[in-house]
Amino acid sequence: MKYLAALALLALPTTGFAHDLAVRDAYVPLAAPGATVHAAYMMLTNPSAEPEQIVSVSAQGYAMAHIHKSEVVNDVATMSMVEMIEISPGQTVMLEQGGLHIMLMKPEAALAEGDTVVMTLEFADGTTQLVEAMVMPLMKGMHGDHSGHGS
Ligand SMILES: [Cu+2]
Repeated sequence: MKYLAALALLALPTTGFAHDLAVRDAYVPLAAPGATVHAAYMMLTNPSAEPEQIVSVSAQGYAMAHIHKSEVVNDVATMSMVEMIEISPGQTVMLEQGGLHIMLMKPEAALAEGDTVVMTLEFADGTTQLVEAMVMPLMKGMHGDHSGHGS
């Protein structure tokens, strides 16, 4: 019976154990003050032995957040909702301009460089992970025109 009880415990959802994605370079590009949507980009790596499934995202200071994917289909740039980001064990997924990204809708305030945007990733089993993204000008090499913001 002891053995069975231990198995039952293992099956319980645990917080802060199951999901610990490595997050790198999380940032929100500086947007014009009137922008009604912002984007968040980052690099997510799954160091665990189990696949991770991100099913929703929310962000402090925004009415809502969606997972989006930009792609060019027949020479037309499109953006669509993504139900889930699945990351295999050991895999790294890039959220980047022109690809997967988190769309932050209806900001309560304009962005300022150096601000932090706090997002909550929710996984398929209901557990969550906080991610902090820095607000900064669009990264070098990701966009043709970043030269006008020297000061
Ligand atoms: Cu989008």
